[in-house]
Amino acid sequence: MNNGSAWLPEQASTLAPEIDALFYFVKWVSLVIFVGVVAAMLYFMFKYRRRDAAERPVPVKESKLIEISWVVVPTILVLIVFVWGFQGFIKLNVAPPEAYQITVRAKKWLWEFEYPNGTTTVGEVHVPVGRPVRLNMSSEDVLHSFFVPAFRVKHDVLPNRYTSVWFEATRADTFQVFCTEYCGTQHSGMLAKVIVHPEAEFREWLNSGGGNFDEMPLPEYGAILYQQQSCNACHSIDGSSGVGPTFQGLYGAERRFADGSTAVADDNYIRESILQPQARIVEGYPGVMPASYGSLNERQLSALIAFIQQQQ
Ligand code: HEC
Ligand SMILES: [Cu+2]
Repeated sequence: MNNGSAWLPEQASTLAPEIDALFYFVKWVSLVIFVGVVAAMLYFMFKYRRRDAAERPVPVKESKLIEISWVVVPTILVLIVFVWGFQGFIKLNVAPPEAYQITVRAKKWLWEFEYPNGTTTVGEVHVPVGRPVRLNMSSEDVLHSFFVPAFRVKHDVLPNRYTSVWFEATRADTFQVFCTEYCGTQHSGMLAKVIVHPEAEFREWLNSGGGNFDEMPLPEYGAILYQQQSCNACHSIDGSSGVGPTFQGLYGAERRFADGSTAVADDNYIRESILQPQARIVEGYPGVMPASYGSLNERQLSALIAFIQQQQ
């Protein structure tokens, strides 16, 4: 992004030039009017200053031409902005019918994307270049907002309702996604990337099931699952206590349970904690960990354990 500049960020979608043109039109017209008004003000201050105590101003007669022009000119300017803006608004809101569709689910504090063939990704959305893409979005909890500055698209993402944005990326590159609706403590970390591929590369990526987790080293895959399965909503890796205990220093440590018993956190203990969270409740914490992780497969469990083991 074009940080700290008065200009708009890079343009990377077909809609961006149109939106920017209108923005710059408003900006320049405002600037010209502002400079004109201030200059006239200064000039009149000087011209009509009081020169001596006995001076009395002469009444001024209005000029029809000036009066009419300051009604007509702003009206025309406002109408230009309205018509231009309305056309852009319609374009932004109506995706071309042939658009490629991706489902987006937002939740505290991550973005999940699902493609028509069932592939899902978290924290990154892959799209083809030069083809309209429509994102059908909903939230699993609170209000979020999907914003890609380089594409000039932004839309609220709501629970219990679908909203959408569409764009056509103009070059293969990586762009930043932000959540722009304050949604809780980790709001500022609710980021994602749009990865734009050439058409053939996109197809290949999609057919491979979205990156090959089978060949990924376990701790790395575990780090993805930690986000994807929302463990991060309750377990930190920086030592801070959340809804659940932190993963930092967990592996190999002695745990105390609500019933007074203890155990060492080894692979089997962690496995049990994930599959049957209610079996032993860590002292000082509520037994609120969902029991829904029973469907994780063996490789996923090993990956999570390897990931937790790394958090020393
Ligand atoms: C809704 C919050 C929540 C989510 C989501 C959650 N947990 Fe937990 N987890 C807890 C709580 C609370 C405890 C402590 C109480 C207990 O032992 O059940 C806990 C305990 C644990 C423990 C034992 C920790 C210790 O200090 O002994 C492990 C390991 C664990 N969770 C792993 C996971 C993994 C892996 C995931 C994601 C696949 C996950 N949890 C998702 C809330 C959560
Ligand atoms: Cu958010």
